[in-house]
Amino acid sequence: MGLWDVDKIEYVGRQKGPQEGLAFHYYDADRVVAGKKMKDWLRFGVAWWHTFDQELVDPFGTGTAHRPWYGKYSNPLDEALAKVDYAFEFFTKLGVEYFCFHDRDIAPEGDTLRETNANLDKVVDKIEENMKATGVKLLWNTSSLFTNPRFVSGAATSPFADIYAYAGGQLKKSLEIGKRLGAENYVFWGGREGYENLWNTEMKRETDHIAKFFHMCADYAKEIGFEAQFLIEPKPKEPTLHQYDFDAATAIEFLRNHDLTDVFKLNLEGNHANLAGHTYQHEIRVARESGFLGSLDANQGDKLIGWDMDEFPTDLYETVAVMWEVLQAGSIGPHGGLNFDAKPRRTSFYEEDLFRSHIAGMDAYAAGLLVADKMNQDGFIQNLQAERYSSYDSGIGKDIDEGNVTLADLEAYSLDKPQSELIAATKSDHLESVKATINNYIIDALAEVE
Ligand code: XLS
Ligand code: NI
Ligand code: NI
Repeated sequence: MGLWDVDKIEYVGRQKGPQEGLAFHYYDADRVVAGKKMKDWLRFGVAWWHTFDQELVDPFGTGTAHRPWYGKYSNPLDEALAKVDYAFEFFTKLGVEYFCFHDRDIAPEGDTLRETNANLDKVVDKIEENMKATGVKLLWNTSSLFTNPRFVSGAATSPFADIYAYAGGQLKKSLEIGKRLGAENYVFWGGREGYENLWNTEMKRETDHIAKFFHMCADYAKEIGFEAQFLIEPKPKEPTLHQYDFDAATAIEFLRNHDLTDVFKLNLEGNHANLAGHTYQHEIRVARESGFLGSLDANQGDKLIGWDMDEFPTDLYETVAVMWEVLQAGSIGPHGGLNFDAKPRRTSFYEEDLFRSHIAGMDAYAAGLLVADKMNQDGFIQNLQAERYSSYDSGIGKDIDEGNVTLADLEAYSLDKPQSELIAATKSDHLESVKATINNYIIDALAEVE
């Protein structure tokens, strides 16, 4: 059976009633949907930090997880090396072709950067061998510039120059690892790049510092021929009170202001969208329409709790919306995927729950793709929107769209129009029927799955 007490997960098709077994019911990797295999639309990734390092702690409780390597290794580097085998067997059994990691997830730190890098090299050697043997690829890697106490006040926005310098050294190594392992993207999540309090903060200075940092990273990637797509992952807060990459719109504005638009796109996360007061669909729409959609961290928040829950995505309505946006974009960014930045609940502590939770997330996204494809084939949303904006197809609307009018023209057009005519120019959105139709698509598209 191998290291995990679980067989390879197979697609068995839709089943009514309780989903007890370990099998896919909607995710059929090679099934062609909208001209591409499901696996190529979805490009699922496993997040090393949650799946192999997370002990299922919460702010009030220690870990509950049962993991097959617990208690077997006294030396942290030995455990880190052993976990590589567990990880690759996990990817293979689940049939996931990508993974993601932070430098700190895969190897323990030493006292100096030199020692830390030597530890990393040993684990990266083993990861590289396993990648070759299994064909599993690196969707992205990143550097933890937030866990260690030295980053207490940020890394590339730290008020302490030695810390900024160390972060640069750490990043250099991470880019080299990305290059070596053929990472398709490289992520920057600035969990502590922000402020706790404005009175002691020079905000412009800090954001200029981090922009310089990003330019240095881009220059070094170019120098070593590392061609991964750089991604910024926005999040409004937590752990920092205010994070500079607040949401998609703020991050895009930052990139435009600092001449970084050629280098970066965005990695968008469901729970982060909610923390910023947005839906996941909103964040993806903003990025897609301005050409910044890079990749997705697939998870969901909880309506009743105000922090980053990193739940596995099971909300079908949300996965439909996400996949509808992805279908419009043609892909999840140039090289993106759906990385499960998610952990099982603290109460789901068996090893088997790691498989169950990924299966639930993969099925929810596969089902979302099937529904979104059906809506797309029928042109339901396209027709709805075309009809809603049809007054811009001719007459004054066309002139507005083409930029051929002045305020004086608009005044002349409107001056003698009675209110009754204006009211008649508006139409009901009958949004309730629209939502009912979407419900119908969900029911119909999934009922067709064999
Ligand atoms: C935290 C972030 C983090 C990034 C990678 O909330 O989601 O996990 O994805 O550093
Ligand atoms: Ni997150
Ligand atoms: Ni994330």
